[in-house]
Amino acid sequence: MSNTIVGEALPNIPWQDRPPTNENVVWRFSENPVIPRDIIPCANSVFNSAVVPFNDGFAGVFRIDDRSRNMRIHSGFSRDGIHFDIAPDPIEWNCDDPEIGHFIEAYDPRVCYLDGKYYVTWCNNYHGYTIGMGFTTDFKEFHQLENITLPFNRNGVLFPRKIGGKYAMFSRPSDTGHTPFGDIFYSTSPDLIHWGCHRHVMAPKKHSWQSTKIGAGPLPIETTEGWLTIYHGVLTSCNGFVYSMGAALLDLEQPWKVIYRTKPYLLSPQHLYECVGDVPNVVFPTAALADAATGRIAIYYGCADTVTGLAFCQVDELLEFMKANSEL
Ligand code: BMA
Repeated sequence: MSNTIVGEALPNIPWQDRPPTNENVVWRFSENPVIPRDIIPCANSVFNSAVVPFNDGFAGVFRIDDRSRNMRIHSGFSRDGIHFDIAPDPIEWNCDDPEIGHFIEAYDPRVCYLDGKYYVTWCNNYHGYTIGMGFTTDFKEFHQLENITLPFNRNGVLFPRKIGGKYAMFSRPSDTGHTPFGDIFYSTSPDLIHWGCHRHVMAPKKHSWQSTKIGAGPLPIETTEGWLTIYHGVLTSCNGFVYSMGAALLDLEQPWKVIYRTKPYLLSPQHLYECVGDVPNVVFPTAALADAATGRIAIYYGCADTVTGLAFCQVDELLEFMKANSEL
């Protein structure tokens, strides 16, 4: 039992106890990768995807790079959060405005349930990479809204409730390419369309696993102690970028104020499917399912830009680890 997560009891999320030989605060699913790269015929790779509770199971939006190497997002369903049925064709967005409705690339989706709708944010190529937004109620019909940032921006992640009466999100201003910099910012909106009141949350940290750039991952998880935010950090090695996973605890009312931040990473590319793939050495978290009754958290993460992994942690253990291993 745990009373730390503020939210619903989700007894059916995927879960495996930590193996007795493992002393880490985050541990991997023994059957990883949970989604193989060829789960549907057109797929070259399936990674950096979003899974949310839906009806008595789960639904999601999945990044599929196809065999022409177009970056696309597809909808899908799962009864157990482990076996997925992914639509063979990409999401077709209904949109009243042909100008915003036309996009050529879509990747790294997140999904957030707000006010009876599932809002999707993703990295949208609209004259450069920016954050696209749309919604669905059934994961069959999707409606596109305005892009919520100007180019160039990535890792747009909504908060699961209003804060101070406003919708809230993280984003990560970028450049045109494989950005060698990046801080996480917080912005608010009265209507999910107009965004402002931008606040700086966190910058990379020199001489660490997060020294080049950082970006928000899954939606922040509300706890009694603050917003638990799992994010990715990147270091530049002599052989290129290395993407790892860390966490921060942020103030509940002013989420740009950081209370704790993991000095060591929580998960880094160490297993073959994380080290070898289309882009080697990438662990990229994008979704988390949290059970308020037990404090169990299941984290979905992209592995080497090729397959999708699942990892687990328990909220009280994670917070204890963060308190003992924090560097702001
Ligand atoms: C980032 C994004 C992610 C990707 C990562 C590693 O810039 O493009 O989609 O997983 O690079 O290639």
